[in-house]
Amino acid sequence: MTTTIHERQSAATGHEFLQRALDDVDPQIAGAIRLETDRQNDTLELIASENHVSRAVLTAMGSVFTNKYAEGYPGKRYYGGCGPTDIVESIAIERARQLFGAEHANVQPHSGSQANMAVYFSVLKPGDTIMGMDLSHGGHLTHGHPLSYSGRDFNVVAYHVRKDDELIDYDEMERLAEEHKPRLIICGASAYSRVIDFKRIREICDKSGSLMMADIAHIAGLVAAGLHPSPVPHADFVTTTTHKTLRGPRAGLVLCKAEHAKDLDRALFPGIQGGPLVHIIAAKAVAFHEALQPQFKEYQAQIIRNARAMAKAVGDAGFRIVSGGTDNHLFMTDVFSKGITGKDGQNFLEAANITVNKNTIPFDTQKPMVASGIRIGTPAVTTRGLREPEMVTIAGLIARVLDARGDAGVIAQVKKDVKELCDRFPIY
Ligand code: DSN
Repeated sequence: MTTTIHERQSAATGHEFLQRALDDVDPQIAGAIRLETDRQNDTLELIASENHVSRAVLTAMGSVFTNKYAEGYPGKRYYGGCGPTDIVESIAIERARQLFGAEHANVQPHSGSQANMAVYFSVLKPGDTIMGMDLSHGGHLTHGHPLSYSGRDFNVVAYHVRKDDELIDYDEMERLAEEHKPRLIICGASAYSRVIDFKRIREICDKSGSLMMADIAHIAGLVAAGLHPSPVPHADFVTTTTHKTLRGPRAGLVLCKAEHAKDLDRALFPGIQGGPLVHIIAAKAVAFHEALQPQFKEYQAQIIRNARAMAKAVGDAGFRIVSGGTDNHLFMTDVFSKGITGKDGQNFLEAANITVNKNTIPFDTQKPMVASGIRIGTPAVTTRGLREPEMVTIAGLIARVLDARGDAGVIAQVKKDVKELCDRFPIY
């Protein structure tokens, strides 16, 4: 079929053209994409690990690079025809290094989990001891949880937050490190709202002779913008996803010191991955470019201001905020402080088109699938342009829904208010 000029112009602006092509071929999937588009438009997205990417990132993800095999690295491929791919990957590497001030970057990990796995495979042997933050205290599955590869192949020692102030217990970390001499200490979290002291962790690693890995998946955007101390000068390895505060495509990234570069690259490919997703690497490059612009810093600063404003307003509505507040893009709300489980809280809010996730809080008395907390994050609503006054409004909506324990009338009213707010701040 010949492409009309109109279609070529649409293709240049991205997604409408692609959606029309999909409508023709597969109305079922096209319909589901429309449903998801509508859901995102009409929802206040407060899942701390989600965001809305730019049209430019979406366009790169939907590009013809998905057709290309390119095992290897720029200039050293196992396939022909990799000229344009080499341009894309080299630019992505250079931008990642520049953005974070890193000696080496590998932009091929398909996900954060694979980024972490690549680090483990490059410096650990099965049975080695690793140390990570307990998942129920805010860590991550891939930091040594028994149900993840990271907890199966390695001997895991977990550190925690303190009971009194719910901050990372660096003294416990130091004591455990001295005692167990882990080969690798992992820091970084998925449900922790306070600044992480990477310098102190480096000192602990130096005392125990451990390597240091910082997983900054959640705070990567804040780190890139200089609004959270960077682990890059301190850590042997820094891993991240690219789709949270960084606002890129769903994927991973590893940064490391030059001395680890060769082992890391080999561990990632051919160690655990085959062909890279070149279309996703192209989208990562676009996201890094966006993150290098001055307005990205202002975006990240607004994320933090929004999180603080909403945490305060939710606290003022009578809910206990874990650690009493936030320094970053998220805060943990102890909804069980008002007798509501995290599971019920998530479900009640979802019915009103406010999306959050239930989450265990430190020293939780509930099972993970029930949980006492909900995790609330502001990266996505900040992308839509919402600011502090709207955060206070949203906190009020959250409190109304939770205090009404899922009352259908209240949910219907709040859903209307959510729709009005969303309509004022369109995503695309
Ligand atoms: N699932 C991610 C999160 O929501 O934090 C972590 O991988």
